[in-house]
Amino acid sequence: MPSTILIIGACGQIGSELTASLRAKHGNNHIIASDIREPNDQTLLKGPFEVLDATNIDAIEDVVVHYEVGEIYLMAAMLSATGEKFPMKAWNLNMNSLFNVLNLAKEGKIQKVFWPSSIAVFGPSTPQHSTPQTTVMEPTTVYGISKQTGERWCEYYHQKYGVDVRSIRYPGLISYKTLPGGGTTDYAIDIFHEALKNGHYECFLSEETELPMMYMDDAINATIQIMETAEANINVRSSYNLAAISFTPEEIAREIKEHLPEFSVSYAPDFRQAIADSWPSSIDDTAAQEDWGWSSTYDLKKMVQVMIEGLRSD
Ligand code: AKB
Repeated sequence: MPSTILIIGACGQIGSELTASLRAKHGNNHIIASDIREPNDQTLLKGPFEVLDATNIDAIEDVVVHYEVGEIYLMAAMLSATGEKFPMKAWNLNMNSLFNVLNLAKEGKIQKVFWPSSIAVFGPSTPQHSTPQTTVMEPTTVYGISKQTGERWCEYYHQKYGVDVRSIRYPGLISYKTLPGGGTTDYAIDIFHEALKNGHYECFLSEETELPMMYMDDAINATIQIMETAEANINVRSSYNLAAISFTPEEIAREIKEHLPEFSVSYAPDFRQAIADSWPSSIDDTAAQEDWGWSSTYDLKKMVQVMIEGLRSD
């Protein structure tokens, strides 16, 4: 049983499902959920919940001391599409929150940190297919630059100060339980909502844009798995590549049509197309497989079926 866990950004797309999974595993009172505002989702109130600004180190430290927190999962971030609209806000939130948590760990006030990175660390000069763990990284979005910089700081804090920080480069994450917020891969969730509501979806990416994606359950399992792995097996202290499924809007639409034959899609690429074009189409995650036994369990078919069944029963 780990020490008490604090999740910062618990109301977000990943944070809310991570909170539910960790509470199911360790008990409600063992997992402290927090976010910048009160939750709309009442299930987050099944255990302790704190309103907490991730950029305020004193406020984080108060919660750490009050609940005797040993581990922090820092899930608060501004994603790629919103980050392009508010560059300085994205930079300040994404970087200051990370420094706050790394500094608490450096001072020995917490023992372990999870911090999410993203496929956005890669850029147009990165090999696009089966992108290796270590490769050229010249991101072109504010979000990607903040994640790449964050990775360098994570490795630095580990090497210089012995901070036990662990990280994953998430692909686009798909779930029927939570809505995404401000990402470029969000189309892969929007498409299901619109297919069921209106029978038509206008996609903001072109039909042949292939991106790495993952069903949320796989992402949550990977997150918990990397945090439970023995310290000696974590060889990558920047962030691990993680892969599951790669598909285009046309391919996911075809699979949805298997369930909803009347469904149609049109394409109207906007500013997010350039972001998607700068990212890999598939990822090599051999290091995660070898170091901590990662493997995905959802392919496109299974993911589409679970999404449609889940949204229908909501
Ligand atoms: C986004 O689209 O910005 C995110 C990501 C890939 O990190 N889903």
